[in-house]
Amino acid sequence: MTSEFVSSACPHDCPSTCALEVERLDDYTIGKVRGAADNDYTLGVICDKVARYRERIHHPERLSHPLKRSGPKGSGRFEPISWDEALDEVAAAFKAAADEFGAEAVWPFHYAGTMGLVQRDGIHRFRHALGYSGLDETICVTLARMGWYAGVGKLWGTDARDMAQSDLIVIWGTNPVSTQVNVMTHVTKARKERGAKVVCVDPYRTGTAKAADIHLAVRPGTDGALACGVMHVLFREGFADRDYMARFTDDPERLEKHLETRTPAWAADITGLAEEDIVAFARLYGQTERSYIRVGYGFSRSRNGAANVHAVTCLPAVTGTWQHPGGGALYVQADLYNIDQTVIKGLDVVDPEVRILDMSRIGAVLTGDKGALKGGPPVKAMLIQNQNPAMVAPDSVKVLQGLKREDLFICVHEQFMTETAELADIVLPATMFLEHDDMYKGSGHPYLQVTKKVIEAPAECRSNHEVHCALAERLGAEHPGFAMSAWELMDQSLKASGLPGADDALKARWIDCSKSSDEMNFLNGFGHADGRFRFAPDWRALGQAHGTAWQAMPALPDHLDNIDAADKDHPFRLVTAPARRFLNSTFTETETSRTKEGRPTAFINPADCEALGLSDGERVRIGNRQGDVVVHVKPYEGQQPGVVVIESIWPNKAFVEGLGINALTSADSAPPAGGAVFHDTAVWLRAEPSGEGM
Ligand SMILES: Nc1nc2c(c(=O)[nH]1)N[C@H]1C(S)=C(S)[C@@H](COP(=O)(O)OP(=O)(O)OC[C@H]3O[C@@H](n4cnc5c(=O)[nH]c(N)nc54)[C@H](O)[C@@H]3O)O[C@H]1N2
Ligand SMILES: Nc1nc2c(c(=O)[nH]1)N[C@H]1C(S)=C(S)[C@@H](COP(=O)(O)OP(=O)(O)OC[C@H]3O[C@@H](n4cnc5c(=O)[nH]c(N)nc54)[C@H](O)[C@@H]3O)O[C@H]1N2
Ligand code: SF4
Ligand SMILES: [Mo]
Repeated sequence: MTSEFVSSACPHDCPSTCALEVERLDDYTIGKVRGAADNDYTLGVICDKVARYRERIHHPERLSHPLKRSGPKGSGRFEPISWDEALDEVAAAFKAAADEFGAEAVWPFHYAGTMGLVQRDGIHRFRHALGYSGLDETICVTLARMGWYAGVGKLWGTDARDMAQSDLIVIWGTNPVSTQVNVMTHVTKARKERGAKVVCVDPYRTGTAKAADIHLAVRPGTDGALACGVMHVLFREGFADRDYMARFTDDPERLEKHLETRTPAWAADITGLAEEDIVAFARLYGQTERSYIRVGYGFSRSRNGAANVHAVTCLPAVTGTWQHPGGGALYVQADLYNIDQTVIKGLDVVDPEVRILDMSRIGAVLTGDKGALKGGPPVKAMLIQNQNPAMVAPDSVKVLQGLKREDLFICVHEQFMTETAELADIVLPATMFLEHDDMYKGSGHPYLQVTKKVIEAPAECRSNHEVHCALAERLGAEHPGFAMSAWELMDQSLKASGLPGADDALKARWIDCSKSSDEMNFLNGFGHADGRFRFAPDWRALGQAHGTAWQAMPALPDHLDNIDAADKDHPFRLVTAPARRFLNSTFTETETSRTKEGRPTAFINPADCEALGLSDGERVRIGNRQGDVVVHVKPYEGQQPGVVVIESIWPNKAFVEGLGINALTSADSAPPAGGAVFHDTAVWLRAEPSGEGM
């Protein structure tokens, strides 16, 4: 067989969802992976971790056979068993838990290891059909979504391809050089073709900040104040577009009045930026009609994250940049896709009475916190797919304590022996995206992509869908979806959504789901019933299903002062930004990613290093009320004193004392509707004597 390039799409949890071309060397082996040059979003560019996918898919440590624990929990001792034996054991454990404690004692736990709509979401059908506990998927998008919905009302925005027509691009709270490389491709185009200026708002000097013309190094959790200070100048200096606001927004007069006290000096005090830098940025933004804000996730991962995202979305509504080519803003294009997932997710058999547990509070749930359990039974059995909570979930001391419970049965379906899999009773080997069929929605772009498997799965690996069907059969779960293949599920869903079927979609390689540019830029009205952008959001409507936390939200854009502020005992603010060569916990298993990342490292302002007597390469202990971890020091320019950054997510084992970064992050649930607060942590720092020989 001669090698050939086959179309595919990147399945990882990354807004870029790159269109890929994968070299198939034979039925079992891939060669090179490259970006599709003729996809006008991907434009042939992908990140280096996926370009090296051969290293991950043909990794010698890939799980290949079902395993059963043969030593004490967490001992790492397993023995191979057959698929039938493994599935029987899982089914028996689920049945026993449900018989004794009720079906809600079983908690399928999952997220977005693959973003494929079949292999990611079929687990919903599995749990709905059996009445198992649900999962409130708060670990990533909740806060940013709430903030965007609050003002804009629909999850879409100016097409990223329009950036080529922008004169100013503001990259706000995202680090695309690491986390979504294609944004930089389009930024570079705008720079080359129009001399566009680039501003980056980020607490530390990321790769993106280095590439920008202006870097605004805010204190973490203060973007709402920056946005208000900027808007104050926009109104004061005549940059506010009053005609636009009268047509497209709810209450500009009330906003203007409210902003009178949110001066640049007020914002400078909160953000730690210089007042003149805030004014200069406001003028640049106000003077530039074609200005595009790329809204990221980073600044939403705080207790006040939803308020901050809403405040930033107010900027283009004040100046009306939505009206100009290359103007407006984008967070995600999620609402462009209207895919009917009824059969995939089993939405026709949902019992609304079944409890839904907050995934970000898995530590509290598994250690028996009554509130976290919603007054229901303890969790006694879990199927974990597409997630690695032992590393990624906040408050990991508690998470690990819970996962290690002797009376908790855990089945982990994985590609590698992750730190979560190590704590399992049964480990099942999973396929990778090139070994199964699926479909993917873009987040940073409007393309839907259907992919077919490129090579055969190695050894005994099976897909998520196969596992759902096999367990459903043993547990007596009934739903038509369990009798369908992944391809049939896709075909049915696409056709039910008025889209071409799976075969046609595959042939087309990608389907553009964008709307007219007027609609994308809300020139026919915003996403609320009255078509108006909301400076004064209806937070109650967004949050009331989750209790009363929404009451904390500010009536108008503001600095919501509810963060884990630095204090005498915890004088530093910690940001756990993503590492470039890892994708969450994925790729921590590949040698080249680990080598390039080095080791868990604290980036600390040189003035703080001096004050604490810390030098490059020495150890520092970082802690708070939840725990403490030891990492190595790197003096780093370009962040404010009092800010510490540890790029993540490393395995716990990679840390000096075997406890990872999420020992420090909090599982507090942020208003108005929950969400994890990974970048909102006050900590203390202490020089740590080096170990022998280090
Ligand atoms: N400190 C800190 N913690 C964080 C964050 C942070 O910024 N800082 N970010 C948070 C965010 S935004 C997220 S989304 C979470 C993500 O955390 P995770 O969801 O755990 O992250 P991933 O590494 O994307 O995927 C998890 C696992 O899915 C597996 N997997 C991939 N494809 C398949 C498949 O087809 N089948 C099966 N069965 N398994 C598969 C992978 O091998 C991987 O181990 O982490 C959060 N944790
Ligand atoms: N290489 C790589 N790529 C990834 C991931 C990864 O782990 N590694 N994770 C993937 C996932 S699951 C997701 S959700 C996306 C997320 O991608 P992004 O939208 O980029 O969001 P974050 O990764 O949380 O953080 C981005 C930046 O926000 C900054 N930040 C933190 N706090 C604040 C703040 O208060 N204000 C401001 N202005 N900035 C702040 C951080 O310093 C960081 O540089 O990336 C995906 N892509
Ligand atoms: S940039 Fe994101 S979508 Fe593109 S190949 Fe890398 S991980 Fe995948
Ligand atoms: Mo995420």
